[in-house]
Amino acid sequence: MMVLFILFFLILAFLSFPRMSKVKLKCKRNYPKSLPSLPLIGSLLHFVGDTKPHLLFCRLQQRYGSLYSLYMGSDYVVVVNSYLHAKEVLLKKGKIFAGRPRTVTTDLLTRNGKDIAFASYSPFWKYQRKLVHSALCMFGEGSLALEKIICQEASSLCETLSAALDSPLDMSPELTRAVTNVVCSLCFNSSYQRGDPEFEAMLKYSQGIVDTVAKQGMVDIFPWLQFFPNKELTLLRKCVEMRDQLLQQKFEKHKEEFSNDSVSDLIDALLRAKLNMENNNSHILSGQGLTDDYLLMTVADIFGAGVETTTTVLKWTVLYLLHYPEVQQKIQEELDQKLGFNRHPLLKDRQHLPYLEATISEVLRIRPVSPLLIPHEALQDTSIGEYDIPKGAQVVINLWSIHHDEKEWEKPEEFSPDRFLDEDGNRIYTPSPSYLPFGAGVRVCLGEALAKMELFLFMAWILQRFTLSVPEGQTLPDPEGKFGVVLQVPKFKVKASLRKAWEKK
Ligand code: STR
Repeated sequence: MMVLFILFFLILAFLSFPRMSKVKLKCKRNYPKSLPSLPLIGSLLHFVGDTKPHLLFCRLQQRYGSLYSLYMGSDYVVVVNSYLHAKEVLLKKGKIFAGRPRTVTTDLLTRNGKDIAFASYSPFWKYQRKLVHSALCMFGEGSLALEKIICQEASSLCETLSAALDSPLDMSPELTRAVTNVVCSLCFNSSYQRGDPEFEAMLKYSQGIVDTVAKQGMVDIFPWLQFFPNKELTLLRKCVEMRDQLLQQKFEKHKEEFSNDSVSDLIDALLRAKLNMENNNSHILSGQGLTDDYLLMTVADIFGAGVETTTTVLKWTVLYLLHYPEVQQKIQEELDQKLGFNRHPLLKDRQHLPYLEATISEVLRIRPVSPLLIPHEALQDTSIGEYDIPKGAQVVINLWSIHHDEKEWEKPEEFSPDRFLDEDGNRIYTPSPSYLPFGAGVRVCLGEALAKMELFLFMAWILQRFTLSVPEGQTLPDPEGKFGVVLQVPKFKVKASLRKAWEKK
């Protein structure tokens, strides 16, 4: 038994060793203070117990200051908890820190980094991102078509709520379908009806991916674990396969029907870019073509990000409205005054509904979708503040700490939309530079404008007609959240009641 144990340890040491040498710390440098660490496992003993990483990293500031380092297995990780350092990483030295560490789960999800979110920085990546950015601008932001699509989905969502009036309803799949259909229109020019089996399959595989990918799990820390039976990895493989099948099918259909003169969605736009690139023999990208793999992974990213993030924020918003009925009532009063009941909400109402906007901003502060963002990697030896940072270091921005920093936010634990309003309550403003719900710099969220449009319209439509409350006999949902690639909302049911004023309509 003992021999086996020693053998196992030796193999483990052997397999970890090449990675250990990835980051070389040099003498006489001023590196950030480090948590104690052991060979092979690094600082993982700190992670024993079920404290969520963002909360643990926030708490560790008391002992190690706002910038410290640790070892995840043999990976050298620097944790940033203050906005000044975060801005240095994301904005001032954005390009230097624009790398991404490769992990087993994200490699599996993205065919070894052929997407945008998890791929490291390169000239090709920049081009790929620019392409998506212009496609999103073309179909989305500022265009009336998108507003129409969102309103159509909001209307269908309201119909579903009407059908389940006064009885407990899990809004999660309904919100997901509404958001999915907006992204579907954008990417594929299609949408799902209620109960569509393809949509049900999508719900299932998305959940599987969110449950397993990029959540600082063991297999990402000790990559050799992938060669042993691993339940989570099996689930991820299955879900990725389901996703790929579904996307491949849509992709093939678009390829068959493609015409340069009618580009009506994101896939068409990407296909056109690919053709143009092939015709121009573009050489900036030195031999690397926009292969089907890249196109597919790009669409998968936009689709996954578009659905999971916005749905999560909508669910957090509903959860907070249940906890703070007075906030819900204030939004409704504002809606009644500025909009009335004779027409539905439109994007042009955004500027006239500051309290609703402030509520959405506050939800994004108190429960950031991505509390640790996605880890960055230093592409060369550099520094943060007075500290040296070696090439290859992973840099984790703890957005949770930044959004709950007492020096920046008065009573940060309190949910208070008013903090985003001026004294008269008429204008929305950002009270602290320490507010980065969409990240910043070269890797800033591509979907910020789209997300804000959706959040505003969906919430305005729902609250114009309904009051949401906890069903009788049920308790308020727990606001803590489950850590993962997004901060997940617990399952809960809601009672939607038709508002008096709407009944009279
Ligand atoms: C959700 C599940 C899925 O099917 C596909 C993806 C890929 C893109 C991911 C997304 C995920 C989760 C949220 C991410 C997004 C890219 C940007 C976004 C991580 C895993 C955030 O940074 C919040």
